[in-house]
Amino acid sequence: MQLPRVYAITDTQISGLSHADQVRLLADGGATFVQLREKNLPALNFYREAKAATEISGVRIVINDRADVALAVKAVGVHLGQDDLPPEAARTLLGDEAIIGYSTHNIVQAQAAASLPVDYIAIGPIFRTTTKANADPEVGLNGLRAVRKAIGDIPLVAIGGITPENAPAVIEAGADSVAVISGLLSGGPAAISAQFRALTELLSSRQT
Ligand code: 3NM
Repeated sequence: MQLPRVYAITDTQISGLSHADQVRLLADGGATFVQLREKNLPALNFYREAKAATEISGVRIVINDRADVALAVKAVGVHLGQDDLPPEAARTLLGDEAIIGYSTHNIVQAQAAASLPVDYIAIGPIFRTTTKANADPEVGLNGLRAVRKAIGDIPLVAIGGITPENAPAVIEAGADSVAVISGLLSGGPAAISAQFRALTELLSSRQT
């Protein structure tokens, strides 16, 4: 699959906005692929928000953690963590066409992920982040290079502490895509579209 250079992820706490409102603003900035990440809402509320987000035209939605919600709202896929349903089980639920992403936090996990039925592998945190509770130790750019080498051509998403300042180096170290939360959302609603557009433009000429 072809990942966007900038992989936007929603966060209602950082943005102060509903998932659908974040998706609308990201789409205004050119996003066509967004992950909804929700760690607090009950399933009913998240289902409703996710449904509203998937109805926004021109944006493919991936749901973090919850294959059931992804299936129920007809999202294009699910992004799984190490403690979620195993990718094989999510594949059985969602089918061959679904996009399944999988979070890894070190080279051992990334190597193991390479033989699972996933469409892309995420590795992080690359840099220090306060967005994720109990984040793993930083992988750094050298760790990212090693993961790229270890997994071959599988699409690779780098996450954790990525900003316009360090994103070019992350792409140069072998990531196909940078996943960003606070770097896109923490400037307030008025800045979201422009920040997505600016980061995409900054990275558009970079080759991995
Ligand atoms: N996952 P920010 S780090 C959601 O290491 C998430 O897998 C991570 O947010 C991982 O762009 C992270 O604000 C937080 O640093 C990313």
